[in-house]
Amino acid sequence: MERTLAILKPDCVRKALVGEVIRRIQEAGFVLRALRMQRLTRKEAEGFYAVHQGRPFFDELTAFMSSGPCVPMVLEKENAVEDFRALIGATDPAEAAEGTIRRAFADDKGQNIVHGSDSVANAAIEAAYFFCARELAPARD
Ligand code: FUP
Repeated sequence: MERTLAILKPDCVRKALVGEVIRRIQEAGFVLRALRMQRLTRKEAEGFYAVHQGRPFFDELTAFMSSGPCVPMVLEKENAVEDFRALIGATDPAEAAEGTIRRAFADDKGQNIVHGSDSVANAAIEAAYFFCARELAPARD
């Protein structure tokens, strides 16, 4: 079964939307495989978003991502990566489709509630950034 790495970002936690966003994720057919709440250090946020190093928004992005606890999770579903990107919508909530999580809850493209991996290869790399092999073990049932 395909997996993706999602992060409920610090704005999602601050707005007390963790329950509502997880409800929408589960309602869309995703199975929670791993989940925790943690506050990233600035260095950890910089490591996670290393691909964006040098971009004008990098400092703001990594300051925001380390500004409070977030909720990383591994989600499982057929076509999980693509389907989750569709569920959350475009990076900028103003451009996100009606009914998407970012359209419903995000303030702007910098603070946009949720992250979703952009490819199956990156999903595996990102899942390993947050969870150890034991936590990522296949389901027994
Ligand atoms: P996404 O895949 O939709 O999360 O978007 P990107 O990987 O392009 O960007 C990652 C994060 O960088 C976004 F969630 C927010 C931040 N960002 C900005 O703040 N400004 C931008 O113009 C683009 C991205």
